[in-house]
Amino acid sequence: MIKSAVTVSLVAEARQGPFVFHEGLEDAFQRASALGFDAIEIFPPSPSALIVDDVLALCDQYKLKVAAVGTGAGFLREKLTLTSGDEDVRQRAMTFIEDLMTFAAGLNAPAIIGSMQGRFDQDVSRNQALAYLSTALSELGEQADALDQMLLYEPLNRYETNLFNRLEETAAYLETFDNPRLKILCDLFHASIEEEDIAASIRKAAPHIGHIHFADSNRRAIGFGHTPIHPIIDVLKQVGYHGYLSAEVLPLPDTQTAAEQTIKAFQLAVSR
Ligand code: LER
Ligand code: MN
Repeated sequence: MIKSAVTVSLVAEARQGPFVFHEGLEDAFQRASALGFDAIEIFPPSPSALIVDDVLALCDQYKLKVAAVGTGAGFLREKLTLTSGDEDVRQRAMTFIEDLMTFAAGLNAPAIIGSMQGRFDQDVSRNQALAYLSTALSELGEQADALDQMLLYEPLNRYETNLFNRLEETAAYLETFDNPRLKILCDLFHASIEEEDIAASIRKAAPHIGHIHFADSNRRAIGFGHTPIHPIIDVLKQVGYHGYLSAEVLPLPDTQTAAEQTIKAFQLAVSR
């Protein structure tokens, strides 16, 4: 069963970011529940910003699950990355992610590493950045195993990272860890920039894909851009994907319309 999810950002600095809800957790739970979503994906400002029991109470009240928890605020607010040339920054990035993984596990959800992967540059060579990243993902992957959760690694488009942009190279990289907890988050917006044929790339990387950001070519709700979604859903059904399609999209033309369009597109595509 493919499941639906929708994002809420609780980060002031991400006001312009690709998240559907921006008006607090309760507002997001209420609206997502009213529209019939299965789950919420949370983008919190820090690992200590929310109390697990409070979020579980909302899950119970609104009959929603937590699909995933993003770690990107560590980059957005504190410029933390796992591949920084500064050891102190790398260490703080690790602590930020470890603490968010623990928080997410309390909600029975995986954490996402997206922008926290960083990039290589004139100070840190590609090989050095990959060595830092590999050390980090080995350790974080062990923690994911101890927490009985996936850890989602997200290839990003070329304007956001120069480490991993495509599904195939990310799958090959994750295989080197020999840890089934490390999974790919396939964001269909990034894929629409980087892949030749999204459906074909998903088919090849399928055993590694643990989560999907359900976004159109222009980062709007599916159906508001030009990504052909039906071939993608057909492949997901054929390979037996049973994770989330989580709307990490811009709240355009407004939050409610983006949320309504998402659930409509989800239901249409998945029930075909
Ligand atoms: C995070 O899920 C993402 O897709 C990135 O583009 C955020 O910078
Ligand atoms: Mn994403």
